[in-house]
Amino acid sequence: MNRPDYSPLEPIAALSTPWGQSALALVRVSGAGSLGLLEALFEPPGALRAAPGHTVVHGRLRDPAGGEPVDEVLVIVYRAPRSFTGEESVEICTHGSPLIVGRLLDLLNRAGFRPAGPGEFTLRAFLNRKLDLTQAEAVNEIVRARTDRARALALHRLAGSVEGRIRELKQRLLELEAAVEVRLDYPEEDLPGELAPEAELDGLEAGLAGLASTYRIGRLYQEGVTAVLAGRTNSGKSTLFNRLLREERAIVSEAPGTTRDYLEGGIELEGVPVRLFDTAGYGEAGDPVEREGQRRTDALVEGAQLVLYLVDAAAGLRQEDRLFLERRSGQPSPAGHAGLLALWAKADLPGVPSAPAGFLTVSAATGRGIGELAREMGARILAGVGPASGEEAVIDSLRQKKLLDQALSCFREFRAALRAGTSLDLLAVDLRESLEALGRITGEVVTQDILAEIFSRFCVGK
Ligand SMILES: Nc1nc2c(ncn2[C@@H]2O[C@H](COP(=O)(O)OP(=O)(O)O)[C@@H](O)[C@H]2O)c(=O)[nH]1
Ligand SMILES: [Mg+2]
Repeated sequence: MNRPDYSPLEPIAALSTPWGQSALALVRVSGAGSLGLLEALFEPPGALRAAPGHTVVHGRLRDPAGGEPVDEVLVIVYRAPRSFTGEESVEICTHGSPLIVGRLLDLLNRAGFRPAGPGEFTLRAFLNRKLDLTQAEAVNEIVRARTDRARALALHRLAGSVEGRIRELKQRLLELEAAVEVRLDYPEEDLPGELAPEAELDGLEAGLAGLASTYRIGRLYQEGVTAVLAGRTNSGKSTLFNRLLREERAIVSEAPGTTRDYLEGGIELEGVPVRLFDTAGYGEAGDPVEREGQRRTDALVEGAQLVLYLVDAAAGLRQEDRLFLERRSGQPSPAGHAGLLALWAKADLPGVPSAPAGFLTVSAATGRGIGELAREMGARILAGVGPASGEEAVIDSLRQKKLLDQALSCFREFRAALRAGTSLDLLAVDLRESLEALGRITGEVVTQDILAEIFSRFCVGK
């Protein structure tokens, strides 16, 4: 174990709720001696010192230099190590006035609390081994989550989903390493020929690759995708845009060229945030504004993960439509997802022919086909990624992804070397590097405890 030593534990204080007027505000302090320091500001005297951990004390805060009380408060007392940070710590619940909070922070400062740096409470929780690094990162990811699914996945990480998965992979790597070390240490012993069954090596490699690949899912739920409505003018894009957004955002008109710039709205499909764009339609560009509008449409289409191309069923499929669809169909967009959906729009109009092969039939006016469209969009977005059930370990941190890739490539090198009959000491190096990368993910450096681990697993000393 090689976490940086963290000895000073100096008391820190910070506002944990947003600045501004609110019903209540929460100021948090942590560090050895916090209760004693706070005692000087608190009445009734002695109440904090006497309070057991995990209790709430009612009282008033007062400037020891004199004057009226600052506020009537409730404080939650945590005694080390049973707190979020693992330190003695207090949460002070004041009335939600910036004036009160400002006075309180000033008082705390003068009483000996230093303003906390960003994430310092969580940092202390990690240093005090309350959390591993994946959990510490999850604290931030929960706050940042933009969809319910992203929040649920981050909450699982906080509960240790990734940490547990890494621990399990690490354990299997350690067993492998132990087998190598044993052969190095006792070359004369008659050990069974194989280091590990091929199936176990395959499983480990798949485990590492699998966890690394969940980064795409994590990003998808957090960052989302872009979907663009494109098509000739008057094909019904703005109407469909409004229908998908469930609001009257875009102006709909039978006059072609009504939408001259693009509009953006946000929806959620299968738990993935989708930025939906309504664009200026293709057609004869009468003036420079329309030409610029169409240029912007092209740029959006280029960068989108999903393009919905509308064809007015009454007008029928024209040459330009065919060209657009041929040019784009099956082509992965630069952003990576092969996503083009052809829509046979305004299908409610009387006497329109049925949709050509490959088209989805929709009517934004009546709502026909909109449910299917949403499902198809969701399926395309998740294509090749698969929905996350919310139960599994999914990573959402580039740091973790890079270290997992590193662990995986070291492991692959190990396997290649093993096949090539490389000497055992070199094999051990690859394994150790793989382990170290995993250890860095959770915030541990494993090299020091490898020996202990080896001998606790293998009893060959007899
Ligand atoms: N009957 C019918 N008319 C539609 C439908 N969608 C759009 N329209 C009409 O088609 C015209 C152009 O629609 P709009 O959404 O502005 O098309 P855009 O130019 O592609 O944005 C308007 O008169 C709409 O009312 C539909 O699903 N059914
Ligand atoms: Mg429009």
